[in-house]
Amino acid sequence: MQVVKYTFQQHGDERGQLVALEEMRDIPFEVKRVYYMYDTADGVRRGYHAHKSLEQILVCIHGSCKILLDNGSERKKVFLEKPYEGLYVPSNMWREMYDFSEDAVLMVLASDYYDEEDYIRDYQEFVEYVLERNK
Ligand code: T46
Repeated sequence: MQVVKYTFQQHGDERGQLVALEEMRDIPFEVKRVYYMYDTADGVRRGYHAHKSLEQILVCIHGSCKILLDNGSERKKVFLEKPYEGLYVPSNMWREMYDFSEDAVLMVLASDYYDEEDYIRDYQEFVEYVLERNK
């Protein structure tokens, strides 16, 4: 299983850093939605789902956190701590987010609007869904 991480261009000068993200250029899809999570309580683990069609890029723009990716047959752990790095999470990928630092802000760029119908929230159902798709 290949983990795709993007390193975005930093426009730094003596004033500091700036990162710009443009859809279909820096981000490999049209961005329909941006959301972010912060003030995550100590020890919390979020996610526990996959998406049938949604694609996303996760950027930990402050602090750090870890992401577990699972494609139904393989698992990978990814550490996010750089505000200029984006983790690509394709559709049909189970994800869990954990080990948030107290100051973590995890921003997500999504290819579509929020739709509960696109979620698979049961792990066994996810494994069966992926098996069926790969037949
Ligand atoms: C994902 C991971 C990385 C909305 O109303 N609109 C939204 O766009 C989102 C993302 C959530 N919500 C509501 C639904 C729930 O009542 O916000 C609440 C928390 O959402 P959820 O429990 O789904 O959050 P996470 O952290 O488990 O998952 C989120 C995304 O939902 C998911 O697509 O890939 O972050």
